[in-house]
Amino acid sequence: MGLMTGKRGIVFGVANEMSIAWGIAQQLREQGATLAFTYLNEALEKRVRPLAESLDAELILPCNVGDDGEIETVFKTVEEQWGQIDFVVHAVAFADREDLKRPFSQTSRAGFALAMDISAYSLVAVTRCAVPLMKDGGSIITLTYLGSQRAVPNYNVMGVAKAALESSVRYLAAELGEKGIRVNAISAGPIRTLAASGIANFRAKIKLMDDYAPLRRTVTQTEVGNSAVYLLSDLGSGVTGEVHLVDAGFNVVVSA
Ligand code: NAD
Ligand code: 0WE
Repeated sequence: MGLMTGKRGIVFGVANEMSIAWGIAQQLREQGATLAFTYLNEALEKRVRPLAESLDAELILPCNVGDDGEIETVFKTVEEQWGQIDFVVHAVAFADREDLKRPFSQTSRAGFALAMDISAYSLVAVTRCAVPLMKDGGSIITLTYLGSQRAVPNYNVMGVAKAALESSVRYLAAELGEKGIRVNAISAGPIRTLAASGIANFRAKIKLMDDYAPLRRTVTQTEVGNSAVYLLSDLGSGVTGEVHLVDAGFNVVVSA
């Protein structure tokens, strides 16, 4: 018996084998979870489908989380197939690449709205659709980053969106606790993924971890996955509205 045996859920945010969502999905499957996956577009379907199939996924569906209709279709299909769900993994973020380079004050109204829509509001939209399917309660997690709490160079509008995301976690947790639905975030340290590629000075972020994090290294997708298992399984039954750090201790030290 695994920690997730008998539990079914949806994973949003796998793009490739480097994705944090993929690390989470593998650990969930190892603990016996039954999984559904969504992918952003056809280009990514080619990468996601074989990965999902290797974990015996029962559903593999398209979903742009910027579109309420696509989110509704995912949950309608899942309801027809499964009737109910136990968990959701939200591991999606997006900002205009230029907004992660330019001075923050240069962020356009449209760039600010885009980052907030895809990276923060989408958790609210996904949760709204998940609630009616969580008939025996449930657990929802999202992914955040230290740039929500501190002004990390270049993280810019994403930091603002992650602050909104973390606040949304608290408001959703407060509302949904009485239904037995828990909502938490994992704040991961920097990990080399597609979303981290092409980020100016990402190597410098990694070096900061190697030099100053208490564990003197970065964290892995598997380590994030193990915390996800805790929060999504009954091990986390008393935990909601939390931001859980998986950052090799970086948050506790002062550097630079
Ligand atoms: P990733 O690129 O593998 O995952 C990001 C995912 O977001 C991709 O699967 C992409 O397809 C999806 N996405 C983007 N726009 C979308 C849209 N409109 N609709 C649906 N999906 C969309 O990178 P990752 O690093 O695994 O990112 C996953 C989460 O982890 C993000 O929320 C990110 O902010 C967070 N995070 C990443 C790090 C890091 O250093 N990599 C650290 C902390 C938190
Ligand atoms: O949340 C993230 C990255 C999110 C992200 C990445 C991209 C790159 C490609 C959002 N949108 C886009 N848009 C693109 O076009 N992280 C936590 C990883 C990350 O990004 C940084 C970091 C870290 C860490 C950007 C600047 C500084 C540090």
